[in-house]
Amino acid sequence: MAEHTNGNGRRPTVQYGEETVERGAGGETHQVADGDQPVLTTRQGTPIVDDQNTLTAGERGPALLEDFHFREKIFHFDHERIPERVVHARGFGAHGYFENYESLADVTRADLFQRPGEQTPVFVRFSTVAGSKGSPDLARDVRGFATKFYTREGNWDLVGNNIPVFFIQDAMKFPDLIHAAKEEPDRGFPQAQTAHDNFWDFVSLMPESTHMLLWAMSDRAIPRSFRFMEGFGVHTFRLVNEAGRSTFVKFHWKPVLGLQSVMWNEAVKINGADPDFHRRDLWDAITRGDFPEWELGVQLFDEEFADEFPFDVLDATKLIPEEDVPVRRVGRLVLNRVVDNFFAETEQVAFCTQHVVPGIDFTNDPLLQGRNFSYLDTQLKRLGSPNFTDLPINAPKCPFAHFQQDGHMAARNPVGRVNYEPNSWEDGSGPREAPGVGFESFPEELAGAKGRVRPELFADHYSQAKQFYDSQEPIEQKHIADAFTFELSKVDRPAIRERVVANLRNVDEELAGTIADGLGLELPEATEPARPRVDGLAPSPALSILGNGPEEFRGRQVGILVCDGADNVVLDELRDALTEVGSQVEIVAPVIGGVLTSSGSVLGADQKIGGGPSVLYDAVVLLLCDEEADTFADDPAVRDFVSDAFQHCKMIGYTAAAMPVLESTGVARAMDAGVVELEAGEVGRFVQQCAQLRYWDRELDTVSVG
Ligand code: HDE
Repeated sequence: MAEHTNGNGRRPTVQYGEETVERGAGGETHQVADGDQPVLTTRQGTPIVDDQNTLTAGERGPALLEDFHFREKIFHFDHERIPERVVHARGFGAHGYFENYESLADVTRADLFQRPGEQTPVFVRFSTVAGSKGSPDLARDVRGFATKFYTREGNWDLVGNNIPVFFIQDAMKFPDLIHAAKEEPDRGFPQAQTAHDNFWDFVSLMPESTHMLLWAMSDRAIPRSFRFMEGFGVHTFRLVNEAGRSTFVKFHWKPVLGLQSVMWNEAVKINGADPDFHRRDLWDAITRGDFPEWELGVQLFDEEFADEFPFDVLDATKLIPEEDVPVRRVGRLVLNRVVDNFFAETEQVAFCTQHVVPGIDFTNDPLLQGRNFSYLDTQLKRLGSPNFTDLPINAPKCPFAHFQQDGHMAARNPVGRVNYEPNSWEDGSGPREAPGVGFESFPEELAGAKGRVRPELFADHYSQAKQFYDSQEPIEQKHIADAFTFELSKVDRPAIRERVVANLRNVDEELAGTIADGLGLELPEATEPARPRVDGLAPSPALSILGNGPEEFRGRQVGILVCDGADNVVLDELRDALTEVGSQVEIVAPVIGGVLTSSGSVLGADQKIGGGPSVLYDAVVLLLCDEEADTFADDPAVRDFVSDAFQHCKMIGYTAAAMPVLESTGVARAMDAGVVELEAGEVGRFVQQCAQLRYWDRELDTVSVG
């Protein structure tokens, strides 16, 4: 047998007599068992005769050490897990592309932004921050929004979040922040939540976190799904054009379906009903061809703007309001392919902030500078080898060539004699530098004494927190106050609660007062701010979720509760009308086998009542009939379905026969424009109403049912 290799990265082939076989592809078979099934082998390719029984000495005797198949199988299984990410452990990824609307050659030489209409392949991973891999999706948390662009001039990783600011200003404090946010070390809980002493102790002592805390306590931290949230690069980056001119940039992702979040009570229940709610939503949307889409926006500004801006553009606890620097939409991101293998892609993908391409550069934001060290470092620990960049999900899709070699799990092994540069070999002398083409750092002039200091403007901790709060609609402000009150009520030590409220007095007296009342706390003295607040900042409407509602129902899901005899005509009309506006329908029935409709046909169910609570839907319909209405009205799962939908301000459609259910839940007493009767030929009004997404008056008027 002769083995032939080649140096072009192509797979070696093996010659077995006359036959040439590709080697090591994993999956190709050399023998066939019954039918067309491949033969099960060991990792060495040895065919296995029995995969059910360990080799023993005698029928009831001890297992034998020589059972290499058993030992290899268990050994590999024992090592299946790799360390989960130290933060952002729970995530979900998908493939897609980025497409330019226009050329950005005026501001950047980055190859991916040169040609209108050009597509660049991408992989995106969404995540929560604090919880471990198995934590629920609807934790109150920041969401990661990390994008790997496989450009023609190398991979660019834009590793962002769904909130445009961060808790801290200097990377030195990151381990402290994460220690405080994650489960407490002595007891190992609470999991995936910040509602505990350590977190609030830390942030109350770090007033720079105040702006981010307002975001984290807002509904931004409980998005309806990844498809309905924004993304932000957070830091100020640089774009550099062909002439070497630098322009500052902040990156934004704008969801085409608009912004939407859930309510806290809903989030808690979703976590119980479907802890995978967000990942399932993304998977379902992509697999049904309803590809999620975002627009890439850039805020571009120069040194002069940066100098005049009242805050430091290198401070990651500050944003630049869109009203001051408009977001220019330059392209779109489409996610159109789910992963083939979760581990290989979502788990092994390694984002690094220092993965930039010519034309995109860093600024001196101290948080970004720290990240540039951390990401590369963490990948080595997590993936176990400096060759993590060769894993298919991480490898560039453009040509690459270097003299780095060997190391654990080296799979791309160069052939030939030359492995250094410069060299004087004529043939196969390897890659060379590319002056004028390769990545060049922007030659920023630097001066100043070495020291551990923060720039002066970083000391402003409250101005933009106030601006964020003032930019929210009343219902959003209420949710912020509720969230602070909820979280602080889980904090044992009163001094911590007091310190948080004392800080918040610098943001908004009314907010601080409402939270103090909610805690049964006497209003403490306000903390002395390190720098006086800049007052009179105009509210920024772009910061509100509700102020930017999509006013459409596309991409949303309706749960239709049915019983035997459910009206076919109304159902068909409803389905058609909802499909027309681009939303989905799920049937919730007493048994998963479904029901017999009024026309006598079988209607299969997607969920059994109780397994499909209304928190899983954006709106609900009660398509009931007289015979079963009373039984439904007595069923606790049905009552929860209806009263939760009402409390969560969702649109409810019902047929007249559902009245007993509306009465037993108290909804009948509180009917409003969000509760719509459905009659044949009349479903349009309900579908139109759904586009409002929620009927918030119910919460503002504190109408309660149940
Ligand atoms: Fe991260 N962060 N981070 N981070 N981060 C990680 O890298 C770190 C920060 C963000 O889906 C880690 O591969 C430091 C800001 C996302 O794989 C680690 C600091 C923002 C993801 C790390 C920050 C982020 C991470 C853990 C303070 C928004 C998940 C595992 C200076 C702009 C990426 C890993 C994925 C992951 C370090 C702060 C976003 C340890 C030191 C600010 C989306 O390297």
